[in-house]
Amino acid sequence: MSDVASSSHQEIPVSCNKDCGGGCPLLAIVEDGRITRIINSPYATRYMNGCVRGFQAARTVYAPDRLMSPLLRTGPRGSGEFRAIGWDEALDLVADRLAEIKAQYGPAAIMPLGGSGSCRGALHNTDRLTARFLGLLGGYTATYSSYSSAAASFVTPFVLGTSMAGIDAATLLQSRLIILWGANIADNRLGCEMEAAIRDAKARGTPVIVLDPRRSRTVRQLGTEWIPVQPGTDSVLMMAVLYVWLQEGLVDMPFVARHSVGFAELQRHVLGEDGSSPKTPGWAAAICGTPEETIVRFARQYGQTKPAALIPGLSIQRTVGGEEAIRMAIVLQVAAGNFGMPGGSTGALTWGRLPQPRCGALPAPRLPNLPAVPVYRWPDAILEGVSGGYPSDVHAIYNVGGNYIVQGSDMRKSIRAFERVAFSVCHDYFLTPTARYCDVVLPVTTFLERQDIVFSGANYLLFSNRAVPPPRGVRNDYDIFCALADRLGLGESFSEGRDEEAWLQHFLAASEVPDHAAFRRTGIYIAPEQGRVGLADFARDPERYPLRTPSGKIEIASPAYARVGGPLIPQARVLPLDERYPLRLITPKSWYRTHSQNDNIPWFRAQEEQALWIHPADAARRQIHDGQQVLVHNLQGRVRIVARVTEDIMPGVVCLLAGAWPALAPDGTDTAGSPNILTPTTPTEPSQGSRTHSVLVEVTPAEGGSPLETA
Ligand SMILES: Nc1nc2c(c(=O)[nH]1)N[C@H]1C(S)=C(S)[C@@H](COP(=O)(O)OP(=O)(O)OC[C@H]3O[C@@H](n4cnc5c(=O)[nH]c(N)nc54)[C@H](O)[C@@H]3O)O[C@H]1N2
Ligand SMILES: Nc1nc2c(c(=O)[nH]1)N[C@H]1C(S)=C(S)[C@@H](COP(=O)(O)OP(=O)(O)OC[C@H]3O[C@@H](n4cnc5c(=O)[nH]c(N)nc54)[C@H](O)[C@@H]3O)O[C@H]1N2
Ligand SMILES: [Mo]
Repeated sequence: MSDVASSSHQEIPVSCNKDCGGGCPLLAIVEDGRITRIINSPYATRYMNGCVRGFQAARTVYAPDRLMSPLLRTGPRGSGEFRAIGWDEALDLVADRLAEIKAQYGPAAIMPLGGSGSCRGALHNTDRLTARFLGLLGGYTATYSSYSSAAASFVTPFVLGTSMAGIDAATLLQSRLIILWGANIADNRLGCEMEAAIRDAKARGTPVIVLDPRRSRTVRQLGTEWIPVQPGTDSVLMMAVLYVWLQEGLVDMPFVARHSVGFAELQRHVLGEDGSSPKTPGWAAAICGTPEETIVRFARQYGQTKPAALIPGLSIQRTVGGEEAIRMAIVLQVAAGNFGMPGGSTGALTWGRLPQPRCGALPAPRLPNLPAVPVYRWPDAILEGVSGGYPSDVHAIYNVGGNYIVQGSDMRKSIRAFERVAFSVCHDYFLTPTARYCDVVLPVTTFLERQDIVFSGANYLLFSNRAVPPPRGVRNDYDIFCALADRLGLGESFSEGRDEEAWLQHFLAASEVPDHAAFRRTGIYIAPEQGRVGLADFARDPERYPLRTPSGKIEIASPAYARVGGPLIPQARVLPLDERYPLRLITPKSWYRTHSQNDNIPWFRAQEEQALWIHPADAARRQIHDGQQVLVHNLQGRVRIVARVTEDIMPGVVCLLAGAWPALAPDGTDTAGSPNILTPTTPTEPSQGSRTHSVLVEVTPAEGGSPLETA
């Protein structure tokens, strides 16, 4: 190696390409061929800030447990016994097994899992690559919808005719009140620019109210007020807010009349004129655990301050009845006249829900009549198959960019599903808990070892350059699929004769980016139009810009939604409490992890303890003291973990951060605090969406506790 190369210093624009909530322009500092630091890009605007997960991403690249060669399972599934094999042997084996399974059972016997791993890339996109490969192979059993936003994505088009109803972060500077309703912006970002924009708004004196069962980092850093609310009861609190507005003349009736249909029916329901109980603050307080006076004060402040931006978290819809929380969030923004206004919002999900710059991306074949199951139910679909009413019998899993044994609900069921299939293959960096159940594991590159165009979710595009070459023995997902496609006689149709660079040129040629060289050099293209408010045209002139709903207006009452099994008007739907399991468990994201990623990396682990948060009153009742080992249990399973007694969580709620890799004891107890051993795959209906924040548990001291009952 020459001296010049070995003493080189390079500054290389990159971007994470992860499902991390961000979409951030970063700069990798490379010295002597090694990434020494990752910092914010000098080409970023003032609101674009990366976070610890991006700044510390080189810890994945250089992790001692990173896989450096393909692995073949030699011991029982889950045992972690594998042997290293060569790439040719591994690829031949995978190609042969896929061909056999397809010949014997048809293509629907293969189910792809995962996809979130690298989900913003135009080329290195774990979801699209797999769909393209299996699509060309003749089909597969697809999973539809998402863990993230199933309920909102299902219901929002019934109300608004679209899901594209977000806001650009900078518009929050025009807000006079910001409401983060279950949105933990400081930890989860929900867009690279949100956190800094809200921080700025707060510094200028804008009140920021955070509704969350926890005193989160968002409460501490961005909030001016914390309103605790029991998880899964947001629709109840929202109804009570509307009740106060109706009583006090705070509803913008002309706006409602001009823009929506069905408000009168909802009004009757909220006031109790339809025979139901009136949705008073006292009624809500008993369900939500939020004091009545707080609800009244909040409702007045919200109703009297315009424009107010309500930003819902995805958390409020990952609950039983989560569809209704999103409907009600929209209703509140309509009733207050904030809908589609600069400084306001539509109340619908905001993250990634406005058009992004035009640019090409890897196409996946469109296959009509692909059998499909809701992703939240994937293990049920594998275990029950056609005889259980699912569209196919699955015999193989192709896992790329997912760790569903950790992140799917009902971990023990997920494990049974992996044990059931005849063949499974996984591409990943590490021997994750999911990879341990696979037959073949193929090691892949990180975003720092390849180049890509990255969609940010907002109106700018990122170019992520290759910072360092991949270690020997590791390949791009793209190249793995090319090699498999070759073996299966599909090589040309998969690659179209292009390598990575040729694809990126192809995508850029179809883009609005004017100067490709500048884009690569700076790593960012910012589209001219910023400060957008979703559905602003409709809000301004609903006759000229009608919505794509049957009425052309916001459908507060939705006959179309009623036809698919939902209630005609929004209803407060809450998981009933169970006296055996009186605590509600939430499992939000950790600041230090993207889902389950980073949990195997000691530096990240050392930053934050995996513990059960429990309120002093709940702890005292159970004779639990701070630092003690406890069992968290329900009919689904149990976790043994240290308790942290804290007023940072409201009474009646306990919290375990999502993403911890499990450590299962022989009796099936998890001893690492991996929450999905406690969550069921029974979804919220009618969306069939995930309900990981609607889970009931009991907590007992680990020693001398009462006998446990599990299924
Ligand atoms: N650090 C980090 N950021 C991420 C991710 C990550 O893995 N790590 N993942 C990204 C992805 S894919 C997604 S989908 C989003 C997820 O975004 P969300 O679903 O919004 O995230 P959660 O962390 O589940 O919950 C956000 C906050 O809501 C609170 N909460 C939980 N249940 C309820 C409830 O019923 N009502 C109310 N009012 N609050 C509740 C939690 O305490 C938490 O502080 O985050 C993205 N950002
Ligand atoms: N209890 C509970 N469970 C949850 C949630 C919750 O709030 N609570 N949140 C849910 C949500 S919103 C989501 S989106 C899901 C996410 O669940 P998953 O999609 O399973 O997310 P990760 O754990 O990040 O798994 C991604 C995997 O892809 C790998 N990977 C990363 N980049 C690449 C790549 O370029 N190529 C390949 N081949 N692999 C790559 C990572 O190493 C990691 O193992 O979890 C859901 N599960
Ligand atoms: Mo998600």
